[in-house]
Amino acid sequence: MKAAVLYEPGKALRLEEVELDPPKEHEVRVRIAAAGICRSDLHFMKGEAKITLPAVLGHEGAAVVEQVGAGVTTVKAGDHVILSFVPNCGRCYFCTMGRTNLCDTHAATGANLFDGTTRLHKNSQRIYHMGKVACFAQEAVVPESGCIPIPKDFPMAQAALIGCCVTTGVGAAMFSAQVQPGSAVAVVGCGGVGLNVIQGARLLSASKIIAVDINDASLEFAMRFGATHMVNSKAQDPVAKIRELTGGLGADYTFEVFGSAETVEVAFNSCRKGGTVVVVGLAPLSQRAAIDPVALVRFEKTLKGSYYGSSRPSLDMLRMVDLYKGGKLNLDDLVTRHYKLDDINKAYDDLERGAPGRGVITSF
Ligand code: COD
Ligand code: ZN
Repeated sequence: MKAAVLYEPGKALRLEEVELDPPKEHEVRVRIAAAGICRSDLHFMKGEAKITLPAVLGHEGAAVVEQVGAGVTTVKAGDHVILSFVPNCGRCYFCTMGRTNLCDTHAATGANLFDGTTRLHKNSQRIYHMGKVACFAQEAVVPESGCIPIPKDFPMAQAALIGCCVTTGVGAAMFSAQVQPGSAVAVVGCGGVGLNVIQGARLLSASKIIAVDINDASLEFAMRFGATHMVNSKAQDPVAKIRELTGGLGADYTFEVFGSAETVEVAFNSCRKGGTVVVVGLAPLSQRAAIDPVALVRFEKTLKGSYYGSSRPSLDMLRMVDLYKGGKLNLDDLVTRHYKLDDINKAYDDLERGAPGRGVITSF
């Protein structure tokens, strides 16, 4: 089957034929229907984050079940599923305490499947599976716990987005920050994930939602998802502007949704006393943010990380499905570009150029 393989950071993804072995126990073979173009994959392509190579990237996907391995009971051939990039073992400390997005067994096995091997290979060379999803391909073998069944009439491109940017973004507002009605929110970085922090904050009845980005088109686009104010941080000092817009106080909640030391600092410094700073982006491995420890203490700020929106993916993705069906989440306008798998490198060029909204591969 055809897949987009990353062999070396800094090089384009190579589209080639690879082999995919049948699913083992508690694994499922799926045909990919939609795969989202998320910045996290780009971090691996640029070498800003580490993954064992060669690897098939892609962690935001929706698919149709083709074949199930031994012992699989929760899905069957023909089912439509959202793929989770943190499938969970159900037995480790974090799964037992209900924090399934932090599953230790998933972290320990990384871009292998749970048994520590890959189903992907090219002749004798192993190929790794990003997030145990690897959906920049025609097909994938994924853990059963990474398959979240959805109704067959649910649109697949929108379903794919629930696999990452929706759950990560809406979850950051809903579960990590628990935004209170009437509060002031600032979102630094308004791409696919940031737009969902914005619409999550709108859903939770924030009264002021300040979108911060370096790209005017992304800011304009953010207004359609609930932003009430725009700040171009290339043209204005974002910290001063957020303070001005919040009566000198700073925002109740600030979200960093790009992934850099600089944007973490903007989020920290524009949060009010007693407020909450939520960091969603992964900064390049070499960077360190300058956080003033005195401000942290004297201003009683809460600084927290948010991974997969602090969600329990298999439970909370179904809430996103229902919120969309109830007209409370706008996923239709999020999808701004459709691509063929063959054009994946162009899709990432468009992301880097700052095209607003989300690109989705819908032809394989
Ligand atoms: N200040 C403000 N905005 C900026 C700046 C800046 N200095 N630089 C760039 N931006 C804007 C861009 O113009 C763009 O609009 C936006 O930031 C980024 O949007 P996208 O669409 O390119 O990126 P997303 O939304 O797909 O991804 C953002 C993440 C923060 C999720 C990603 O970069 C990341 O760090 N992922 C790792 C963390 C994680 O949880 N990964 C799991 C799967 S996502
Ligand atoms: Zn993602």
